[in-house]
Amino acid sequence: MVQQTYIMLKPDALQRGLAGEIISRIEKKGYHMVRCELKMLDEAILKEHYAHIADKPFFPELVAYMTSGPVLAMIIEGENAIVGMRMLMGATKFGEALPGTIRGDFANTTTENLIHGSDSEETAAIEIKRFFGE
Ligand code: YYY
Ligand code: MG
Repeated sequence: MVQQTYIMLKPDALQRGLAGEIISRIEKKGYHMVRCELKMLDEAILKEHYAHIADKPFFPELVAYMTSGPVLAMIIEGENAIVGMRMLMGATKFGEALPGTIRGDFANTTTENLIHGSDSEETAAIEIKRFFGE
């Protein structure tokens, strides 16, 4: 099934000059970009986007990181793109993201993990609306 998912290159991906490498991996998987916008995020949108973890002790550190520079917000489309992108990204926790994945190859902590991807059809629809509107 062709799906759209919300992908976001986080500030460290842009600061480290890894955007091209990451987008290249997405393209090689057979997916393509439908929308793309460089944005600065604020605490309000992060409290919505990360509502499921907003009460965790690491949340202030996450907000500081996510507002440290622009993010590249994208809608990525392709066959089974929601799960497919989660596979390309690798696991959330540092130490569980395997080599060969974006996080496994390039991230050195759990927080500064380069990329966001929607985790279900439901959240993909909500996140696309949140960052790109109707
Ligand atoms: O969807 P995904 O990004 O893989 O993980 P989430 O559980 O939704 O957490 C969002 C975000 O929070 C994660 O990408 C890094 C950060 N985080 C953290 O800094 N420390 C944790 N113990 C868990 C998550
Ligand atoms: Mg998540």
